[in-house]
Amino acid sequence: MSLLSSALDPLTCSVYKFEAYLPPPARDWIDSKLRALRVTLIENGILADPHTDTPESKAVAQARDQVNAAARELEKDRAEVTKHEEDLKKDYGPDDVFRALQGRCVERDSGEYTYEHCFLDTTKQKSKKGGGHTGMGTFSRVEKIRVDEELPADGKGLGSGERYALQYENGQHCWNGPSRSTQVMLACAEKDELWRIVEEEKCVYRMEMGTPAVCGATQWSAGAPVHNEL
Ligand code: MAN
Repeated sequence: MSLLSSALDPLTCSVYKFEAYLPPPARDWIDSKLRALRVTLIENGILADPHTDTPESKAVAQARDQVNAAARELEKDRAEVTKHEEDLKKDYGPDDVFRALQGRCVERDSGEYTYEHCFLDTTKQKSKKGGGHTGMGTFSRVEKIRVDEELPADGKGLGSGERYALQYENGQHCWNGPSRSTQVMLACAEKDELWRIVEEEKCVYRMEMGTPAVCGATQWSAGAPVHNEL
């Protein structure tokens, strides 16, 4: 094989070797062109920059960043879908009447505590002397309960008939007793207001409250199916 044909054989020779057989001016010219081409390829992100620690081109790094960002976005969307799926399984009462109230909190002082009811979320007992809060349950279901009580003169009471009750379970464990739970009985009122809090048995609480959310309640129970009717 002649020198020239070996220099041109693409399988065995690089362009660099081929240059070696050229006169110096031509070699310098090719060299400078190759250098310029390399710089252009690096600047355009096609070749990795040999002066950095990264063994990959800008284009590869960018593509990887985009893949990672898209994967993070997908993960976020998946979590969002799961959240909505869980939400759809939740009991928001007939015709989802309590959905709009979710997370709204109402408080009332009673004895040595301030009690808090966050609709369809949690009930809490907060000591007025400071310190931590005691969880009195997290929302578990909507019930309907028949009551028969004398209505106080100010109208802030349950009266008699079927009333919606929100049941909160698995609160902070009670020493020598059950996990705290709360039944929140609802009656029609102009605004959300906690009327009364009673500890019926040790760590079993009952709240009575007024809310406009149940003011049409008799209409719903007339024809619509009622969840967890007792
Ligand atoms: C705390 C409060 C009370 C409860 C007792 C039970 O003092 O949560 O409501 O009866 O603990 O030990």
